[in-house]
Amino acid sequence: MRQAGRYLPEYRELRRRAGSFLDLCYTPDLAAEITLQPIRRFGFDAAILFSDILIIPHALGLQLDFVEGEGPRLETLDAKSVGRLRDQLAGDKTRRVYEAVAKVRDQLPAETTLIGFVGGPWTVATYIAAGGSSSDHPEAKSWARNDPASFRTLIQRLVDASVDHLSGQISAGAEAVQIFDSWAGELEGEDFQLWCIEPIAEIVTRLRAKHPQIPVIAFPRGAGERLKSFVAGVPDVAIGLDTRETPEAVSRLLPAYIPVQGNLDPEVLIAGGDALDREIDRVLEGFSGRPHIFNLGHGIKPQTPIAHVERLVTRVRESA
Ligand code: 1CP
Repeated sequence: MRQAGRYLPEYRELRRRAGSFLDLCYTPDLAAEITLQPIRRFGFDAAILFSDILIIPHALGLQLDFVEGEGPRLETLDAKSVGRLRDQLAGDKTRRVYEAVAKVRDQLPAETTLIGFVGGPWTVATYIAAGGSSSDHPEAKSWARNDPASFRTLIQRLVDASVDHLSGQISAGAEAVQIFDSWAGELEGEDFQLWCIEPIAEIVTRLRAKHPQIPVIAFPRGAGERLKSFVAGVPDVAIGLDTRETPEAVSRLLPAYIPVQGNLDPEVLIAGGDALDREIDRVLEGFSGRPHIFNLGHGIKPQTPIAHVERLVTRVRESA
């Protein structure tokens, strides 16, 4: 998940040499190398492509910079300027991402799954409306409320681009895809249906028309009780669970055939020791009644000790 590489010295070393985060994303050899680093070290069952959810707005023509110590800085759009978005992804940018996918697939062990991804349209829209990260997304919320027609234009462009970008990653070698709607929990009332469920449902349906068998994992972070309406509205997806979801709530909200991914607390991975062992067992036992992909409930933190990740892998493998 996001910022996964930063706890690894080999990532920090490459990052220093490349100069900028975007150079890493757009240099296929480097993006492939970073994707492979944690697999070499830990032998996880799946690798997630090194890239970012903001590559889509960048390839739709918006300026993007990742500023050291600050995060992303993105060209801002509003109701009047939404027409500035290109209607197609710029091939010179996306081609480099697909090249990285193909390079990773060539070098990964056959049994390791390669996961491609995009951000959920709502989450990407929050960055476009705010020009970067924001805490409770007032810009996107007021745009959606005050001018829903132009906000829909924005979301629709992002849906179209997401279908194309996921399809490009699959054609290049991604074997499963994930949709990160990190700020879904901020949507209230019918906005959750309009801007989280419906756009993701359209992406999944159109993607499956091209790639009928592709496994899709959706991560509507903060959905809580609304996981129930999410799986009723989005066809045949696995659900990425954030740290707040409990096995009890999940068994009440999601039919037992629906696979889940998650949801170890990244803070407990930093703590280690008995607390970590207990948390690993809680996750393993809690989700043992359904298909379950062991994972964290959100991105791994830069200060995470490598020995704790090794411990986690050993304990999860021993339980299998
Ligand atoms: O070296 C650095 O400082 C860059 C840190 C970094 C990394 C490693 C960013 C900046 N993005 C990434 C990679 C990334 N991002 C991946 C690839 C897998 C991995 O290496 O971890 C993925 C899947 C993402 C997804 C992503 N980017 C999300 C959705 C998932 C989540 O964590 O909620 C989001 C919201 C982003 C935006 C983003 N990218 C980077 C930053 C600093 C931010 C802003 C985060 C915020 O607003 O809080």
